[in-house]
Amino acid sequence: MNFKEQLSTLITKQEALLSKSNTPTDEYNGIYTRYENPILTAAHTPLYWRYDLNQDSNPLLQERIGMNAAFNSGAIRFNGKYVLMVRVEGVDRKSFFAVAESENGIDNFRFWDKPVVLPQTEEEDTNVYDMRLTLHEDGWIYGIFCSERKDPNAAAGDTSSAVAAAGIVRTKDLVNFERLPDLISYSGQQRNVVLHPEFVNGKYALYTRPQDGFIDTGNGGGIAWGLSDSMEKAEVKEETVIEPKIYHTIKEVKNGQGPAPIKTSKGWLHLAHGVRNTAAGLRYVLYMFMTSLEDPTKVIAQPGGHFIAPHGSERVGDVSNVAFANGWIADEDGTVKIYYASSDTRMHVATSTIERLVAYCINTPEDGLSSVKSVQTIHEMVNKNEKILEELDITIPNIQTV
Ligand code: M1P
Repeated sequence: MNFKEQLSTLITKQEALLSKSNTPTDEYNGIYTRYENPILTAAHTPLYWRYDLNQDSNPLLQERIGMNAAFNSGAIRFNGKYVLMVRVEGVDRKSFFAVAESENGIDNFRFWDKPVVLPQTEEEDTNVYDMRLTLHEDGWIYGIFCSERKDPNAAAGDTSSAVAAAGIVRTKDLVNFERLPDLISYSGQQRNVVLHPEFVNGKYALYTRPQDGFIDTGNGGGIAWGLSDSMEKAEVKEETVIEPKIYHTIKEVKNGQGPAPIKTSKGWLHLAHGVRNTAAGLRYVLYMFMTSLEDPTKVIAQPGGHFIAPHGSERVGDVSNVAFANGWIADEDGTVKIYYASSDTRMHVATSTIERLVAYCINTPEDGLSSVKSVQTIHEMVNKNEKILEELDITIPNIQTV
């Protein structure tokens, strides 16, 4: 194939991928619907980011800048489109942000022409990732992300220790970004920091995740809450853990707020990730909880266990066994599109509604924190169901009288 033919083949193949429609899977849980295809992968990134298309300088049409993954995306409804702030990772292991949009939020996501140019503070970020977008009632769209830099106190020869801080930008158009100083907090490192969409007592409210180390949260951990007078010089003097990590749960090792919470008539809906350790390494799952409208630091509903765990092929990737979400979009009709990534590699969508998510949070039994309590909860369910099945005159073949 000559240069032009090869290029046409690449374009045709990618076009087929980008225009592929997505369909719901046939799994049912009454809570959310999963979809067959990932919505974004490294292969969705524009060919003109990756290939030098000048035949003189690239006669063999080689890929010059490889892309490795497209995952952990912030999300917002913008100009009538479903817009994701995608964490794209190059083969050089540097993550950056790039915007992708879709008309229906389910398929046909396409990247905007160029990745985001992120203004820097005095101290350049080595790596940036996991931006949460919040349309705040002050009128700005804020993006809070992890800014990672080499640990200045690392011992000689230690080339992997890093420090995580919360970088902050704001924008009106998702093209031009104003970089604000990194969040100042007094609890060590920060990752998974998210801005609450409303003022609380006239202040900006932030979900934080105090952590002693870069990976190990140590004495910190837990989703915390802090207030800041401004975002131009954001500072939380006090952080209170409102959603702690707990022994022998899906958030035993650490947890972190996902996207900004969604306001409902029954309370704030939260999506978060919880992490536990296993012989096969860390396992990241998504879970939900609700906080009070009157006092957003008060957890009012805590369904036990995970909400979404990596499934089937989602379990395999660069960092296997990970489900992570930092974006969701609630439509005016109550539909909710949940954007989650699998195994630090690709993006997926699941759909639900405010009604279903609230019902899930309020009615799912809490984690009883022991096997005996779990069995008790199942027995209570079976006992109630026996009477109901009798009334309905329905037999479920494998149910037996207990
Ligand atoms: O690799 C899994 C995730 O690890 C980190 O999450 P946390 O701070 O909770 O440990 C982040 O680097 C995240 O991007 C990544 O998906």
